[in-house]
Amino acid sequence: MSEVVSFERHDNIAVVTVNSPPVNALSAAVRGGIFDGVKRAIDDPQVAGIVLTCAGRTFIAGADITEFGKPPQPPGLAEVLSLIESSPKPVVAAIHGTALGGGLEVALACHYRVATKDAKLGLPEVKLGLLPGAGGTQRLPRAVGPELAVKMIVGGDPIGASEALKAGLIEEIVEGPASGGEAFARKLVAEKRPLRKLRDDDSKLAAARADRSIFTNAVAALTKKARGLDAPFAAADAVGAAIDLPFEEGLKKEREGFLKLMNGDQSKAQRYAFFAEREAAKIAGVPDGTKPRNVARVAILGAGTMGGGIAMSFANAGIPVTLVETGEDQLKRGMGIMQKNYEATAARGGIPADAPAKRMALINGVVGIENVGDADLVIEAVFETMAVKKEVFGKLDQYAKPGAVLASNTSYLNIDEIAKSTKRPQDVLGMHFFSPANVMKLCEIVRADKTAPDALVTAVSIARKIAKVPAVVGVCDGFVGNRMLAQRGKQSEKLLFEGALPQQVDAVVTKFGMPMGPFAMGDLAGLDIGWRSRKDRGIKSEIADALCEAGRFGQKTGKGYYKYEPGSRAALPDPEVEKLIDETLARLGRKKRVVSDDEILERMMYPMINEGAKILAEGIAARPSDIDVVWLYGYGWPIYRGGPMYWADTVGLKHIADRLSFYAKETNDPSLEPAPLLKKLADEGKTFASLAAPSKAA
Ligand code: 3H9
Repeated sequence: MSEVVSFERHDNIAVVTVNSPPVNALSAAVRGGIFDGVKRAIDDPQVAGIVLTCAGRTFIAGADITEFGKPPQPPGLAEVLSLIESSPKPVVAAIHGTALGGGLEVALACHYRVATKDAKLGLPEVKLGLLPGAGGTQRLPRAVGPELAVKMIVGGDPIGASEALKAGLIEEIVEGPASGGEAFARKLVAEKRPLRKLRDDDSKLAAARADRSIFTNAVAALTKKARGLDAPFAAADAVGAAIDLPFEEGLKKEREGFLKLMNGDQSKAQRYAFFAEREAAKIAGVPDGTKPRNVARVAILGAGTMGGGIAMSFANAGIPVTLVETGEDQLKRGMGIMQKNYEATAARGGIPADAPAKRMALINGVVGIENVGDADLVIEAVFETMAVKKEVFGKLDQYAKPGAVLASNTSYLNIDEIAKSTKRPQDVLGMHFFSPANVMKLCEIVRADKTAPDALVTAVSIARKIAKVPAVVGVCDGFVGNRMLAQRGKQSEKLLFEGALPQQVDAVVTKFGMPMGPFAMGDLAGLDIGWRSRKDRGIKSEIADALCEAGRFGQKTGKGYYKYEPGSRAALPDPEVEKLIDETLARLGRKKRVVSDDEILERMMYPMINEGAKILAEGIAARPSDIDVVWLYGYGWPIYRGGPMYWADTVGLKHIADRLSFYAKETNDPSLEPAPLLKKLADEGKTFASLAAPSKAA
């Protein structure tokens, strides 16, 4: 019937099947195919009931995001849904995999829904900076009530089939989608069940209409963390319209909200980020068809903060771990911390009550590196010095099984150098996790000179399996993220010497949307670490050193660039710090000046972008979007600004290059001169995006 939608009639049941890999997204062809299929079923006098289902790995995963921002192609989704809903014959959506966004909206326009037991149903549009634009905000509250609808629409997380059944979103859990859907449709027809149109059923809205706080409390709980984002608030408004307005008027409100978001800068950036994340998993320069090695068990060396967090990430994904320590005491401490972490998450309702025991059972704590023999991947998370790492990798050569991938979790050391301490450098690479490793999504996969393509593919694929976002980077000091961050750190310190205060700098950075400014971050990490390393290297940093000499090591001592009340992590500006800065400047004969917020922002961000340009020119990152992925998932870069390189393109590279030249002169800092690549792009009026294959996002 159509290339992507087929029609079959089994006795009096029509089965319309979407088959548009990879995820059956609602492209114009799919919309047209569904329209034609349903229309044919309605027109066929032999047909009494209709099943809408999908082939492949999933039910419809949403609108086709690549079509957004392009001229709309008929038929519109609203037209398709209206045909389905107004069908005089019952239409059953038979769901497997993920029914997301427009996909769930199609299902909501059907009269009934059934799903397989592992199916997931959700409206994740907010994560793309959007709100559901095809009736989801009006029909879902009518299906499950406004409280759960707010959770799913404003929060964007899907629910499983059993919760969907309990909430009334589906009628039955079935074995196979097509066969189950068909059997259900036969039952409907035999029992002459009435058509159930959600648009006409306001029963689940009554409670919130009588007491609106049911809705407002649910919204407040979910928008608490939505700082800077437009979509969650607009999505909440649209659900509010379902409570306050008749269906058709609610739909109109929803449509207005959807179009405004779709045409706005935030959603554009978020859609870019969606594709950037997927692009990052495609490794440049690896032969096509390179298969990952099988990873059935992982060994992690070191049960400290990083090792423990990494072990938890694998256990969370059901992958067994051998966690290796050098002594019983360290091991016991590490295992205890993981156990506590899991229990705290379970107590908050983040994981099921039986999950801590199940996950801990996957982590086998042992003493002695000789126990790594059955692991297919070994990740070392030991002390961060080259000598220790080399010793460990030398031993791995002896104990790891042939073909095991050997990864270092170093955050800046040279992997080529580490690889030299083994006879199998082809198996060695970096897997740089970010702290806390069980929470942060980024994993920089460091490709060394001799890393074999299949070892690299193994690291990328296992990182995805444990729900991390991998980005492949090359060997250099600090890799992509920390190398760029160092530029920001340098400028933030210099700003204090010119008259800015830590709280002023941090406020500019958090207002931009980063979760924390450089000084609050320093306090969190501990200022003594940098102090010790500076002393080792004979380097001075007058203000930071003076703070440490005064015993101000950051949060752990209750004082750093800020002061902290006992038991609190809230950074409070401290007049003593201002005094200490003033005294240091006076001692050095430096004059203070008023530093504007605009200057702070430029000096925080532009040097990082400059470093990003160098990273690209050196091939340390293959694509600008890989750098963006690093910042989005490792450092909390605000997703609605797409990432530093994407953001730089929106600011304009000419402007950035000009400002860097200006600051290079003004602050007598030649390192701020625009990098050759930045300068070239700026001179040619080009963007970083022009360096990559055109992104799928419009
Ligand atoms: C929406 O529906 C708006 C409506 O309310 C209103 C309309 C009027 N479009 O993630 P994967 C591609 S907004 C186009 O690696 P997984 C993806 O780029 C949408 N392409 O697989 C990748 O391509 P490639 C609401 C899409 O198994 C390939 O499919 N829906 C789309 O790890 C495989 O993807 C969403 O937000 C799409 N919608 O995860 C759901 N989705 O191979 C977005 C995927 O060339 N999608 N692709 O790199 C997802 O969350 C995940 O893809 C999914 C599968 C969970 C489905």
